[in-house]
Amino acid sequence: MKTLLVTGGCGFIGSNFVRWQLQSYPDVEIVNVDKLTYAGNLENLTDIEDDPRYRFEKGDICDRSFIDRVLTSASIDAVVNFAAESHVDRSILDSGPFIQTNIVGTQVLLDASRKAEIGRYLQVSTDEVYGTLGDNGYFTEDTPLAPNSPYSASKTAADLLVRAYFHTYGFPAITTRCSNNYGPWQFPEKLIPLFISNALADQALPVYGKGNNVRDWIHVLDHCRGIDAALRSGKPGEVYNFGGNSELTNIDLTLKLLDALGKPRTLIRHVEDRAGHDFRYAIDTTKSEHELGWKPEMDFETGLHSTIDWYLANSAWVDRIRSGLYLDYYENQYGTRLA
Ligand code: NAD
Ligand code: TDX
Repeated sequence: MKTLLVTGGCGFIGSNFVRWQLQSYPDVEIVNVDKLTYAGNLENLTDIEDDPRYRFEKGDICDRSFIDRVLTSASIDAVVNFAAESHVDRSILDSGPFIQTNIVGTQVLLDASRKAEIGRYLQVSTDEVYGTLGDNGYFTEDTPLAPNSPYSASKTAADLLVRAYFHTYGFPAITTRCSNNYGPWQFPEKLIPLFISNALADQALPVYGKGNNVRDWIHVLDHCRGIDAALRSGKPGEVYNFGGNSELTNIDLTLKLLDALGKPRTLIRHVEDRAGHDFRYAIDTTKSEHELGWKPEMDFETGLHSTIDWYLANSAWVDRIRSGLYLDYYENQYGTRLA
C-alpha cells in the first residue's frame, strides 16, 4: 500500500490521518484531494506541505473528470474517502450540500475508482447511521441502519452505495464507522472545540436542552489507527466499528472543560434542543479488536487535556476561523452574534 488518494485531507480527521501516515510509514505517498469548503483549511497541513511524498489537488469529489484525472495521474493503490459535509446542525439548516457531497460524491468516487481498478477503497463513516440508543446497549456492525438527521441519512446512503458496489461488482470496498472524535485541528463548530473557544473568550457555552445526551468520545489518532488497520488488514465488503469507551453526558463534559480551563459555570447557557437530537451513541468494538487487532489507546482525561493545550497554543488558528462567514453561521444557529 504505497500511494493513497485521501479525500477531505484538509479537514479535521483527514489532516490528522495524512500527517500520521507520513510519520508512520516512510514509503507512503499521499495525494490529497479537497474542495476547501468552509471546513477545509490548508493551514492544517502547513508542517508537511513540502514533504516530497505529499501532493495537494484542489477539487470536488463530485467532479468526475477531475477525479478521473487524479486517479490516473499517479499509481494509486487505495482511496480513503473522508470528504464530507460533517456537521449535523448545518444539515438541519440546509441538507442540500450533504446530499451532493456525501451521496453523489461517494458515487462518483466509487465509480471512478472501480473503472480505474483501484485495489482498495475505504469509506469513512459514522456511528450516527445506526440512529440512537436508549440508556443501555451498544451499536454493533449488525445494528440496523436507522439514521435520524439529514447528515446521518446522507452518510447512510453512501454506506449503502459502498455495500452495493461490493455486492454488484465485487469492488473491494470497506466501511468504517466511528463515534465522536476530538483532538487538534477540529473545526470550532463541534462541541469540544466550540466550547473551549467560547470559554477562552468568556462567551456563553450553548448546551442543547438539559445536556443529558450521551456521546462516546475517541481521540482522532485512535480513529486514524483504526482506519489504517482496516485499510491494510480489513476484509473487502466488511464494516468495522471504532469507539473510545468514553461515554459522557454533554453537561458532564461541559463541566470538565470549564474546570480544566478554570472558567466559571455561569458561562453555561441551556438553549433550545437540537431538532431530532439523538439521545445516546455507544460502540461495541469487539469485531475491530478481534479481526483488526485494534483498540483505542488514548485515555480520555489525557486526550482532553492535550487537546485543551493544543487550542491554547493555537489561538491564532482559531481566531482566523472565527471571523467572517463563521460569525454569520453562529448567529444563524444560536441567535446571538459572537462579540
Ligand atoms: P471536516 O468537516 O472537518 O472535514 C471535511 C473535509 O472535506 C474538509 O476539508 C472539506 O473541505 C472537504 N470536502 C467537503 N466537501 C468536499 C467535496 N465535495 N470534495 C472534496 N472535498 C470536500 O470533517 P471531519 O470531522 O474531519 O470528518 C471527516 C469524515 O469522517 C467525514 O466523512 C465524517 O462523516 C466522518 N466522521 C467524522 C466524525 C467526527 O466526530 N468528526 C466521526 C465519525 C465519522
Ligand atoms: O453547541 C452545541 N451544543 C450542544 O449541546 C453543539 C455544537 C453540540 N451540542 C451537543 C449535540 C451533541 O449531543 O453536543 C453533542 C456533540 O455535538 P457535535 O459536536 O455537533 O457532534 P455530533 O452531532 O454528535 O456528531 C459528531 O459525531 C459523529 C460529528 O459532528 C459527526 O461528523 C460524526 O459523524
